[in-house]
Amino acid sequence: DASVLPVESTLREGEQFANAFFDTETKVKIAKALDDFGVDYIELTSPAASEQSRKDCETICKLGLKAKILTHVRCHMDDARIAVETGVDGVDVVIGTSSHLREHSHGKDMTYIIKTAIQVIEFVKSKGLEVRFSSEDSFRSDLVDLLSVYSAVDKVGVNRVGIADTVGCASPRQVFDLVRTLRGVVQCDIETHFHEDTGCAIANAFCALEAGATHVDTSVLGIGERNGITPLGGLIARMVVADRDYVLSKYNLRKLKEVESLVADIVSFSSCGGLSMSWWLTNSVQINIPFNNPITGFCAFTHKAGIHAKAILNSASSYEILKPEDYGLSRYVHFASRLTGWNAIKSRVEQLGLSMTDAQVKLCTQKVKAMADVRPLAIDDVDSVIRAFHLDLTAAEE
Ligand code: HCA
Ligand code: CU
Repeated sequence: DASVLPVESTLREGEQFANAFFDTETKVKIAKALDDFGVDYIELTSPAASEQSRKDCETICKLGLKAKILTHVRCHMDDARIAVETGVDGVDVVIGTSSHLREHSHGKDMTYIIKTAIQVIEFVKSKGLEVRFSSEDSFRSDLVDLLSVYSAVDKVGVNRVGIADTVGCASPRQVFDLVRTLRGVVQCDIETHFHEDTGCAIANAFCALEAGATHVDTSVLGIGERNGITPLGGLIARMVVADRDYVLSKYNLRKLKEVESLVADIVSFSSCGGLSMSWWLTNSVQINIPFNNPITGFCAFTHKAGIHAKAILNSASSYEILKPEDYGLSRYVHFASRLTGWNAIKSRVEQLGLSMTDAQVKLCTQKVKAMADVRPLAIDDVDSVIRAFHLDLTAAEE
């Protein structure tokens, strides 16, 4: 179902990315870009994390964005009290429920967790705000424990319960099963959160939706703790295939590349803020849009093999499930290689404004391929071969 609502967490989970340092101005820029893109929810770092985090939360709430602003806090009254004063539309509450986290993180038992969760939820609701309750490390938690917390919080009117694959261990089938089971237990919406440790973050999000989840946490380029979470752009690509018209009407897809480039630039250079030049030289990392990123990777709409080029020149849908023009991007037919075919070369001949018969293009293609067998070719190299071949033809005619 493509009507999924991304809870955009670049300004919360994304701030947990190793290379992220977001000052106020940067956070405002990111929040505005996400709002322009059309996300419904923007999640911010806990105001209890630091004084500046609290102020930034207030600043973003005052921007008057269309998106609802959420903040993310531990399941504790102290945090909840700070959160409701910031001006947010909702509070996302989280507590670890696996034995790993109960024993090594907060040391609380299930009775305490349920009692505190209910107290926090009732408090946030009494302020007229939305509230979500999530269990951290859900996939390594006891199923009976999980379902009893979720059904308890559902009964007190929580807006959403959340499942989190905190360590990235879940497989799509496990996700489907857990969400399906939970769907039968609670009435409220179901939010999901997937880490990318084993490369399943988009697939898991999609399986969750198929099983009845309503919300998916994302971040731009997937930035987050360790190697991050479900990327916004990748989830969008997945959703476009499921329901293109809906996704096109809901999101400003032509802004996707801009949002991704903005965040890539910010996390590339942010680490120099206030630090010495020598620290910066050894620790700074250039972050780029990944080469194989869905939609925005540099070769996401490049077609190379002769067979592919021929079909794509006839009809784009032959080898493209997404349309580059939906994102303000363009298709590229690669022709400077030994794998090229005469249809690709013919198209290049036409782009160069030259005229040749098909038989001549085929001969010219043989020359290109022969040269490409010897060394890698640039576009200019191929253009020179084509121009020289064309010149010979005209000379022969005269
Ligand atoms: C973390 C917390 C969290 C929270 C997810 C959620 C996770 O460990 O940093 O609120 O649903 O991955 O469990 O990001
Ligand atoms: Cu997380």
